[in-house]
Amino acid sequence: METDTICAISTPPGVGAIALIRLSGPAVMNIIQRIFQPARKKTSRFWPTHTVRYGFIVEDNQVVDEVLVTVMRKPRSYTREDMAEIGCHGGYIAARAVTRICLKEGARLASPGEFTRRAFLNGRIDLTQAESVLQIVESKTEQALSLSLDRLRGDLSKTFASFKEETVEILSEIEACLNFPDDYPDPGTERFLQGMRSLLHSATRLKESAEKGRIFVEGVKAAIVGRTNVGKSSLLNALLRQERALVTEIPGTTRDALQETITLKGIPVTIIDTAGWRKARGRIERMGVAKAREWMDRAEVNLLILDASRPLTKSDWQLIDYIRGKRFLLVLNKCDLPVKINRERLSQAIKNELVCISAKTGLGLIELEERLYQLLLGCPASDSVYLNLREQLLLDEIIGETKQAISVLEKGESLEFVTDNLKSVIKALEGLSGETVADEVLNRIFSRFCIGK
Ligand SMILES: Nc1nc2c(ncn2[C@@H]2O[C@H](COP(=O)(O)OP(=O)(O)OP(=O)(O)O)[C@@H](O)[C@H]2O)c(=O)[nH]1
Ligand SMILES: [Mg+2]
Repeated sequence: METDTICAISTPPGVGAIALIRLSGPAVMNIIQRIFQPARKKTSRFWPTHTVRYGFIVEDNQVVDEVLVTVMRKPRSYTREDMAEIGCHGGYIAARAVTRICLKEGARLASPGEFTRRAFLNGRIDLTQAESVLQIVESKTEQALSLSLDRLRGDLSKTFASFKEETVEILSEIEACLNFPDDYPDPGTERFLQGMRSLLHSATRLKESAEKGRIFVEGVKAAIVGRTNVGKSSLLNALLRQERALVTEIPGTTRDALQETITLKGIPVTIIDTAGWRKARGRIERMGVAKAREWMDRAEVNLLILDASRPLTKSDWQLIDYIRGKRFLLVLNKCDLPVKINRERLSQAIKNELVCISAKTGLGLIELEERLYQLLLGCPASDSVYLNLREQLLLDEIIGETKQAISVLEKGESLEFVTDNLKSVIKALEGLSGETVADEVLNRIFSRFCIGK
């Protein structure tokens, strides 16, 4: 157990109204008593937990800064240790001076994520919750924040805990049957199979929800592709509601790929405008077209733009063929002009619906956004969770091992052949909650935090 006292500036560097210095550990109250002078002379020496005092940080009888200090005594604090937060004037100088004094009085500078690590080591939160703290800080949209808050509250921890309970129950019954066959006459495999199938079902559902959650937190990339001059850059500008990309009537205006991010009902969507598809003229355009193709392969979804005011060309059909196997929306642009494309025939040919818009007048834009959202997700955020990569891998392991155990029993093999699978499931679940997790893993997780968190 760590016993020293740590200290860090918890607010970001730079100029701001206030800066917050955080302390945690056994020496906190001593340090505060030595460096803090209350503004009111008659303040009692006993400082009740969760109260704020106004006064000064003093060094060699000199006032260093005017501050508000909050004290939170163990175990009712973030780390479950004694804690103090000193709110001093913003900017670099005051906060650094106060920190220097805390260090001089015996505190040590905290490493990244060390406060949260102590909260984890002292059992206040499990690893799933500790990692949600990082996600909260990194959230880019309100939905991402709300998913991370669900995790911090312990929703995901409870799910994993119930998985573990189920698995431990199955395993212990199986082991009892194997070790004491006299007391447990052959129970058959059916009830164990039922238990494992139910576990597999829940774990698979969690994986599906996590796929949705990932989109809300990490966002998706949508590439705008199409022949030259169909209005790709105009669409980027229309979606951004800002003149971001150059638009001209000259085919081949866009050469490099441009990206900007919008928020679509809580999903961060990075839109990539690409060079128009045609037999490229010159080296630079050729590079642009190659890049466009790369984006078409890399993006989670493609918006294929066609010019509705002209008959389809060979390039259009090439693109349609290229994109068939991917997730895409077919967008007919320039629908403010007389339409020269047979929509029914096209829609039958691609077996996909069309959206008609005008990037110029804004016609159909709302529908396009709605359809894009449906394509990306189709479900509200409430039934999604967020799992980071480490957790996704452990969940995959749980699903894989459970599937294997089920197939062993379905083949009519003996119970002893599934105990290893079940043990691996339990180990993965313990890795998720952090009950058994190697120090290197913890170091890696907490090193991604900022100092002071
Ligand atoms: N009438 C009409 N004109 C449009 C519409 N969208 C774009 N245009 C015009 O079509 C021309 C080409 O638009 P861009 O947005 O530059 O087309 P692009 O697909 O980015 O072209 P490249 O970058 O050359 O591949 C411009 O003159 C636009 O004003 C539309 O919805 N209706
Ligand atoms: Mg363009």
